Amino acid sequence: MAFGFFKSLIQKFTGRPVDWDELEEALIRADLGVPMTQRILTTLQARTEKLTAESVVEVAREEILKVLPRDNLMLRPLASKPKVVLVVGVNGTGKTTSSAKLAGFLKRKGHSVVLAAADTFRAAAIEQLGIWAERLDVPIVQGQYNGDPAAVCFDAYQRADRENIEFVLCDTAGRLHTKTNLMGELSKVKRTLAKCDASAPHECLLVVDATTGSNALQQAREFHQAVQLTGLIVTKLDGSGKGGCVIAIQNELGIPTRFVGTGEKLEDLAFFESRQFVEQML
Ligand SMILES: Nc1nc2c(ncn2[C@@H]2O[C@H](COP(=O)(O)OP(=O)(O)OP(=O)(O)O)[C@@H](O)[C@H]2O)c(=O)[nH]1
Ligand SMILES: [Mg+2]
Repeated sequence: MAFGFFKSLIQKFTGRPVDWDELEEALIRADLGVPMTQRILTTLQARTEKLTAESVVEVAREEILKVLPRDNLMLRPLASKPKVVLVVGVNGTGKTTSSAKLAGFLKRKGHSVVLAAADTFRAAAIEQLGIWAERLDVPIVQGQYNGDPAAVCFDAYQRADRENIEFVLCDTAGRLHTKTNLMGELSKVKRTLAKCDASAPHECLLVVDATTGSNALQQAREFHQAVQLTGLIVTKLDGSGKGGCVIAIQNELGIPTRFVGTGEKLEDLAFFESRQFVEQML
């Protein structure tokens, strides 16, 4: 949903009756998904008083807020073992940048972190994360190109366990959600981590590009099937980005958004706050 989406709704319906078809189209175009759109329309249609542009927006915000997450326990470390965060997604969505931002975020909060360079596929991916690690002054575990990404994650876990490091952040290679073999590789990474700790990875975060639109829902569905996602990072909200897909993903798949990326710099990462997100849409 482009920020300003609600404003455009107000403009659209001020001084004239609400046109249901137009409203439905606007909600669908904002990538809210069909079920969320229907839910908002049904709630509005049940109202007996005359609808104004403002009341339409108020109901839409309320209904959206009902499905969005209230709390965010993701960054709490575990008592006596490393917490593993697997970062996944299609090519170029911002996985590596977000992993680095997340490492910086955790470090600023006083936590210890190790980065796992589990993208052994794309040229220069290992170096890219290496540069971030150096800049952040956090340890990194790197493998060989064309090596096994699961082995890199395994090694990173062992190192965290040995050195009492609280978080292991695994940056994986970009992959199309439609490529079965690559999705299978991700499932293997997950199974390997479970050998270190049966409950690992504790978080599987899908990085989605806010400019993707409704295809993000399909990406989430496929990655969820492969690794059971626990959350989303939505990036590039500083661009022409639409963030409406996160509402559809929450509503239809039950996956909460944890962080938002709003730029290329380390500090351009924030906790996802449902109320703020919905308010900024106005
Ligand atoms: N404007 C903006 N750019 C971003 C954001 N997050 C990442 N980028 C940029 O997006 C591009 C791709 O970022 P990467 O972190 O390399 O993406 P990736 O998902 O790791 O890419 P692959 O590993 O090739 O799949 C880089 O130019 C980043 O600087 C964001 O929140 N806002
Ligand atoms: Mg990357």
